[in-house]
Amino acid sequence: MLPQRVIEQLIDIVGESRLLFEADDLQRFGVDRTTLWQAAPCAVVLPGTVEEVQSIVRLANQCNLAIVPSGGRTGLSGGAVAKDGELVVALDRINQVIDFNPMDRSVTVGAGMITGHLQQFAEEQGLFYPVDFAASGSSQIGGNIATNAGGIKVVKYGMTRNWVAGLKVVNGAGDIIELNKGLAKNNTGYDLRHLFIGSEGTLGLICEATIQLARAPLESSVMVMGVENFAEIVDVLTCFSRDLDLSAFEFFSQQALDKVISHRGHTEPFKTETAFYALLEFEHSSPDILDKAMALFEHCVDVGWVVDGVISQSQSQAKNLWKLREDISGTLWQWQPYKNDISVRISRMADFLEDVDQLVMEQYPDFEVIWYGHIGDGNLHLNILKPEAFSVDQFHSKCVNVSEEIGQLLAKYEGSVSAEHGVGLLKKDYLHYSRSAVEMDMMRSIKRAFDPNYIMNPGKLFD
Ligand code: 2HG
Ligand code: ZN
Repeated sequence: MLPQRVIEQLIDIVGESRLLFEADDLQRFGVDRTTLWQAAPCAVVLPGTVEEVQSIVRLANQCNLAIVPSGGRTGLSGGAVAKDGELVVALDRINQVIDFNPMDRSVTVGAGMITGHLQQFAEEQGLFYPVDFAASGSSQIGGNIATNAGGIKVVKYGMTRNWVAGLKVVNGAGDIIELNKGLAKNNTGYDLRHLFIGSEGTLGLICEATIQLARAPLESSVMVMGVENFAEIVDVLTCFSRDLDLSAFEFFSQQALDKVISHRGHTEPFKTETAFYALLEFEHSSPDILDKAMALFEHCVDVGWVVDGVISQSQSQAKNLWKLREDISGTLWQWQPYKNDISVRISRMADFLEDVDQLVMEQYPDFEVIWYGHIGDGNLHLNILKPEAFSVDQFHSKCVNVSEEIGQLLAKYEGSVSAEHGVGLLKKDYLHYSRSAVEMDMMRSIKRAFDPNYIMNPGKLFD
């Protein structure tokens, strides 16, 4: 419960209608897409300016009130969960285009702008915002930056980090700081902008962002190939990426495809069923690109890696092939999946895949396990589906054991326990498999420097 005098001060800052206490609002703003924690914020506040955000943070410091920053809450690691009476600060109202500069090819937007709206704005200017994923219709750019979101085009365009030219933030101490000011070159010491990218709300609130836009992409083709053997997908990737500038290289299993087809009504890419499918995309950067792609495909068939395949003949067919991959995550929600989001370097992928596969077969002989992911980035999404007979707690505690073992494997392969979804509450116990004790200490010192009273998203990333 917020003391009455704090409620009054918050109302002075944002106005009465921007401070929410209704149970529905607390529920809606208090969780992300994870289902393991119950929403229990003390209130939700919706500031409309950076100065209002600053006043809220200053007030929170005075009365020792924890803040959970909130974007589109499409996260999968509990990073935006307010379960302990925190104040949710939602950036929804700070969502305007603040400045567009065609000469710099950059746009400054409020952090609450929906990612899809930024993509659309870029398109209207004949440009391109290349970070894309299934949740882009509801995620917000501030949340994308706070989690350094990845998605389906990372092979060619990189993560969100690559596109952030400047940030306006309010740190945990309540200072407004402008970081990098949209500059392409700026060698003036530590680049604090990059500390905020991926900080998961633990250093402060991202309020505005200057985003570098890319040139509009060329027309592209999508190819889906059936592969019988997990490790051979990496051979196919190596073969294609050596000769083609790929804009995506994804994979999914037959089980994933079955579920998407039966629950979303999509059509299979071709009649032959294989254990796995690779989906790749390339832009038409030269007149002979299609011939080159076909030659690579034939080579992959000749050496026995690929069993069957299809290449899109139109943009609508390309879109439909993408749906087979993009709709997997949404389709799986009904089984309350336990999610792993792990990565290793491409060169270690094949051995790592074999080890994880063996571990999963031993540990989950009775569980349904669904594999898919951005294999072109070395990033695997391993979803374990909850059997009906298991309670959520039983299921979770079994999965936690396997996460420990996967963590040990990742340490051996020098991989990451979170490739793109972030750590949040879900993975903080495994962070030590990817980060050394010295690094953890340094991260804590950095947090202290930005957030001396430990009010910003406490308990996320680490304790
Ligand atoms: C994807 O690649 C998303 O589809 C979600 O990152 C992955 O739900 C997941 O495990
Ligand atoms: Zn993903």
